[in-house]
This record gives sequence, structure tokens and C-alpha cells, in this order.
Amino acid sequence: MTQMLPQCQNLQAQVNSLLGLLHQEPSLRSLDSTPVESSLRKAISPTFEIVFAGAFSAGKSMLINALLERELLYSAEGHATGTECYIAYAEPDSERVVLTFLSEAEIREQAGALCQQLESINLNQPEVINQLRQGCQAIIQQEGGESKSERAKQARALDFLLLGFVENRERIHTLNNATYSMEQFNFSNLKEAASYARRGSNSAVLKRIEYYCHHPLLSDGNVLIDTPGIDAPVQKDAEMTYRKIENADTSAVVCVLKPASAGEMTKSETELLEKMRSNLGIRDRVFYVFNRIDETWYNTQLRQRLDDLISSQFRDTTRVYKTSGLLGFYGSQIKKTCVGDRFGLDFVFAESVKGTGIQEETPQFVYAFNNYCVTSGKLSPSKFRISVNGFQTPNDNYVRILEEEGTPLIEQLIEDSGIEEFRAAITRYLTKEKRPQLFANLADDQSAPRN
Ligand SMILES: Nc1nc2c(ncn2[C@@H]2O[C@H](COP(=O)(O)OP(=O)(O)O)[C@@H](O)[C@H]2O)c(=O)[nH]1
Ligand SMILES: [Mg+2]
Repeated sequence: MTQMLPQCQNLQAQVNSLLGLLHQEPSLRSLDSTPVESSLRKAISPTFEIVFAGAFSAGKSMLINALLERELLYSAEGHATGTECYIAYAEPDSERVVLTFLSEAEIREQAGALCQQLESINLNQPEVINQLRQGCQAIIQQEGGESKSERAKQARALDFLLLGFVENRERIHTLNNATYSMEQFNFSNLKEAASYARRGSNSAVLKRIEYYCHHPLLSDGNVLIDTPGIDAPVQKDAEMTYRKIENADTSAVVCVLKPASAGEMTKSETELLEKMRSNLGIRDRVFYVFNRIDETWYNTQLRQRLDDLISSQFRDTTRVYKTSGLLGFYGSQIKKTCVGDRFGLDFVFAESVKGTGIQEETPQFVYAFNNYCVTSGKLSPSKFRISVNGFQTPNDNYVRILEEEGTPLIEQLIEDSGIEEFRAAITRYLTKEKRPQLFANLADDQSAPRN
């Protein structure tokens, strides 16, 4: 934690005793002390909210996991949720989670937004819900898969919403947003809570999750906020993201963009950028992150298009970063592994290598890692001599390469992921710009003449 100036160490006690004196003096008793009290609160425990915004699947959740070097948020292709995730600081022995559910009324409203005929649905009739869910599944089939069309996506979202309601029935209140601690769920750590929340049906009925977790990036009051995609299937969820971005209390906006993977901006990304650029207050606090940068290492055309985009449309900002959340996150995880657990295949990736019995499956990261080693052009041949053998499985190649090259290779991978550079930039901005600004504003507020 940053050290306070010595004269500020007992700020609370000093201010309180001044306020006490003020109240004793009859002629001053009528002065309103609430502004002083609220400034005091901000001065003693300031919070700096960093909002992550972007299109669905840009890699927001993976990027946050990479920054925090742990698997907190669910990251997967084709997973769109309306849950807002707050991640704030905790001491190592007091990590915890708070889950807040949608109310039944909000669930009904969302069902209505996804399918107009459902505006007055009674959610407490199991046969009706069953029929609706069957209808959703039929639509997904007709469309040829859940991500094949807008209609299929909405059917998928509605199906999750209904299932989530049924499965969490006793936790959902009619009008209130019920909150639960992890003890009430019998979760013994953040990971268990995260894996509950990652189920599509649970996340569909969760309004908000607060994780209190231990990481230096979060100390000093920094809070990371993962928002629903700006192209979320439920319009209201997308609007919530815009409200957060515009909120004057937001300290930084991290705009996670997809063109490194898609080649160009989507309509909703362009809209997001236009909104931010037209608002002076926001413009000054935006970080642009082109995530999934690894995909441009293997595709000259993608790389060229991204470079053109950055030099034509991002000339007026110095806050442009290129990251691979995927490589950064797994890099941080395999740093803690060794040959004995086959560099994570036996535990970090245990779930994704289970496979069908005869041959292990290959985790997404192992493919990405092997490609990085031989075709990314990132590794200097004088430092690393790496080959991928055709006669070995991808997993065997992966273990052999790491055994041969060890830590220097992992460190190079993490460096190339751009995550550390981005984390350092955010930290610098918060400590060197935002924190002093907050205190300057507080001082201004207090010295401004009031009437
Ligand atoms: N190649 C690559 N894939 C990524 C990267 N970051 C995320 N992904 C993948 O993109 C998909 C969506 O990521 P997610 O974090 O869920 O995106 P979100 O919807 O913005 O939260 C997942 O399958 C990730 O594994 C990256 O840097 N490189
Ligand atoms: Mg996400």
C-alpha cells in the first residue's frame, strides 16, 4: 500500500476532533459537515474503478485473468452474459465472494426483452417453462447452432435464463436483488464460486459478482470491472456498460478491441469508440487494447490491417496496447509448474486433456504455445533452438520443449504477451495521475468558498 504523508496518518482522528469542536460551538453548529465527511471517506479509502468494455469474445475476461495471474473469470468462445463482475482487494486470508441475483421481476423483464410474447409470463409454472425451453432448443437446432444467428443467440440466452431461474428458484426474490456470501453457498474459495458462476444458466440470473481477491494490482483501492459485451443479447446489459463508461467516478476505461482477430472493427466497436471520443471527460482516461494479438503473428494480412487501423485511427493517443490475454494468462500459470506435472497438463489443464481415453486432447494453450515456438517469428534463433516433431503429439512436443528451454522461454512468452507492459501502464496511470488528481480535487472541494 502507498504510504500516507506523515501529517495525514491520523487524518480521520484529526478531522473527527475538528468536527467535534465545530459541533460544540453554538454559532457554528448549523454548518453542514457532510461534504467534509464524504471527502474524508474518499481520502482515507479512495477507490479507482477500471472498467473493461468491448465486444463479446474480445477477450475481456481472459485479459483480466491475465492481469491478476489467476483464473477468476470464465473465458470461453460463445459465452455472453449480463453479469457485472467487480474485483477488489483482499488480504490473502480474507478472500471472499458476494453474489447478487436478479429479482424475479427482472428475469421476467429480460425474458420479455428476448421474446416479446413473454412479457407477462408466469415464471412459476414448471410446465410453461419446460415448453418454452423446448421451443428455445428447437430454434437453436433450426438455426444450425447457438451462434449461427441473432435469433439462435437469443434463444440460447432465454434458455439459460429460464434454466437458471428454475435451478436457483429459492435464491431469487420477487422484487429484491438477493445477495449471498460464499459461506451461504458452501464455497471454500474463490475458485469454487467462480466455477459456480461460470455455468451459463447461473450467470444468466446473476446480476453481479464481487470478488475480493489478493493481488498487488488491486491494492490502493483499485477495482476491476468486467462488463457485459457492448453487443450483449440483452439490450439493457449493453446499456449498463455505457453507463459505467460515462460515470464520472470511473477512473479508467479499458477498451478491449477485436480487430487483431477479426481484421476490422465491428459496428458496435465503432459506436463505442465514437461515443468515447466525443466525450472529453472519457477520452482522457481510455486505454485501447488490441487483444488476441497472437493471431496476427501467423497472418501477415491481419497484421497489416491492424497496423493500418492503428496508424490511421489511433494517431491521437499514446495509450494503445497489444496483448495476448491467452498467452499472458497461461504463461503466468505455467511459471508455477514443472516437468513433474508435465508443465500443467496434469493440473492446470487437467480438465481439458481428459479426452476420450486413447489419446489426450490438446488444450487451446498447447496449440498456441507450439505455434508461438516455431512459427510466430518472436523467438530469436540464436537464443532458442526449438523444433516441433511430427512424430510427437502436440502435448508431448509441449512438454519436451519446456523441459529443454525452461524458464527463459516462459519469460519470453510472457513478455511477448504484452500483459506486463499493459499492467505497468495501468498501475503507473493510477498511482502517478489519478491518485494525485483525486487528492487535488478533494483539496479544491474543501477550499472552495461555499454558501
Ligand atoms: N488466440 C487468443 N485467443 C484469446 C485471447 N484472449 C481470449 N481468447 C479466446 O477468446 C475467447 C473469448 O474470450 P473471453 O475472455 O471469454 O472474451 P469476453 O467475451 O470479451 O470476456 C475464448 O475462447 C478465449 O480463449 C488471446 O489473447 N488470444
Ligand atoms: Mg467475458
